[in-house]
Amino acid sequence: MTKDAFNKVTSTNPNEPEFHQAVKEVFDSLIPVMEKHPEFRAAKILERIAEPERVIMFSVPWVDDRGEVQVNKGFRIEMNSAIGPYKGGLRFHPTVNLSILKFLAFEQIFKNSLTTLPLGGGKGGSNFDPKGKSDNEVMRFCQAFMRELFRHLGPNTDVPAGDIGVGGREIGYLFGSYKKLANEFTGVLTGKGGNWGGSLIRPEATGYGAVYFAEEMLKANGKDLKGKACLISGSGNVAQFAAEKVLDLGGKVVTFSDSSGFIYDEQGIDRDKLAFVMELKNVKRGRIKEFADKYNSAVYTPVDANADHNPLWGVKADVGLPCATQNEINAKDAQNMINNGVMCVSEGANMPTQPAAMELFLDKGVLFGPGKASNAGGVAVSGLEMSQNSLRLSWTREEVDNRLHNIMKAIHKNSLEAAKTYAKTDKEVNYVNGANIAGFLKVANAMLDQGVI
Ligand code: NDP
Ligand code: 2IT
Repeated sequence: MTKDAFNKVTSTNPNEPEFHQAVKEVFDSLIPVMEKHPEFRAAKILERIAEPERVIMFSVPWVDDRGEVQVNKGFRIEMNSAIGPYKGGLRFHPTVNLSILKFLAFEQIFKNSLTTLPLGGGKGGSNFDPKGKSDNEVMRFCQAFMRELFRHLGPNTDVPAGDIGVGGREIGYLFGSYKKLANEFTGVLTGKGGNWGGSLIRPEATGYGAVYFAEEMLKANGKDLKGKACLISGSGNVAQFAAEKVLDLGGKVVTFSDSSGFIYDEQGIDRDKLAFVMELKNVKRGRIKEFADKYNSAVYTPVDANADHNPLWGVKADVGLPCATQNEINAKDAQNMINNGVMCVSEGANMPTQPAAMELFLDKGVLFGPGKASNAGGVAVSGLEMSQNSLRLSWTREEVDNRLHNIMKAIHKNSLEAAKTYAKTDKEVNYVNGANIAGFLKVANAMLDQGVI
């Protein structure tokens, strides 16, 4: 019966491969749930949960530094509001399209449910490329984007945040613009600056959370991160703070990447080298290659996007933390990782592992944390930022970090328990099924309670 619902998704949303991929994984996990719950079938919960409640598409015209008119596409997918206001990031990247944002918004429904906080699912963004743009161009673009989006937002309606290409700088411009247009100072975006309503630990939260989740998976199997070599892809927000937490917990970080290539530092990326990466990426907005120019312990390898594997995933290591983008690990990469000793993968990015690669990890007993569970720390602290805004109070670093850590432990525990409850075989007890089922049940029950609306 999940098959019929999936066929409807593919036939009514043609040419959206990433969206189909995300829906298929969730629906496959839900087979035993739908068997046990005829009330979900009668209420057409699957059909409804895969249909965005609202899709907003708009043009974003703006003027570049040379005085030339530019136009980009703007989107916001308001996917599901059964358990709270729409919540999810904005992505600015040239590859952004409806399929990618719908997959992200769909994942966000279950991720946000797993956080234990009252957050619905949403996602948005633009095919604008911030790379190579001046600060003024980024500001003018953000203002043009918000000129349309602001009317759809509100602290109890829809609360965006960052994602690829949207960090502290962009959130600042977007917030300033919202405040001016709506004539109100509210918590309508998260990831705000610390002295104007932001939460401590929000920049760190996704990366820290992905490592806390890895630690929980290892702990459940009598292991820990001490002395473990970790492969990290990406070198943006999530990658940087995943690295920081690996160092805190006694692990060793050996790689970082960007879309041009990756660096491998056999001696390990210590705190000084990490500070260099943060300055390089967040302030100078440079390329990861410059790491190898600075440190001769590191080797830089350019990456060919059309190659059949990415050599980063062939580096000998114990733990994999993909923190760049969707579908970055294919089956060949997964096999290389397994051959080279990787026994735990915690996804910092959204859907970085292709379906065939995921099958391999699960088959070979690699501890595998799917993004909707393992990277939920970011949106969880966004939820805590909303709480602090409502209270007009701010909590200390320790308080927020403690709550984040407890939320990641709860996601781990709830996912494992849900998997065990519905599994028919030992193989079905994994975090993919568990996260999908636990995330789904809360939203599905809320949809039932609220009627057909
Ligand atoms: P950033 O923009 O800070 O960094 C993205 C990094 O990934 C950069 O190093 C970038 O390299 C690389 N990257 C992006 N696209 C590609 C691509 N097509 N091929 C290869 N490398 C690529 O983004 P974040 O760190 O915030 O996001 C990383 C991932 O984490 C995304 O999947 C995002 O959805 C997910 N995520 C983010 C959260 C957050 O709070 N920020 C929360 C939960 C998940 P380059 O500079 O060359 O583009
Ligand atoms: O994918 C994600 O969870 C995010 N980009 C963060 C969303 C949020 O609202 O903090």
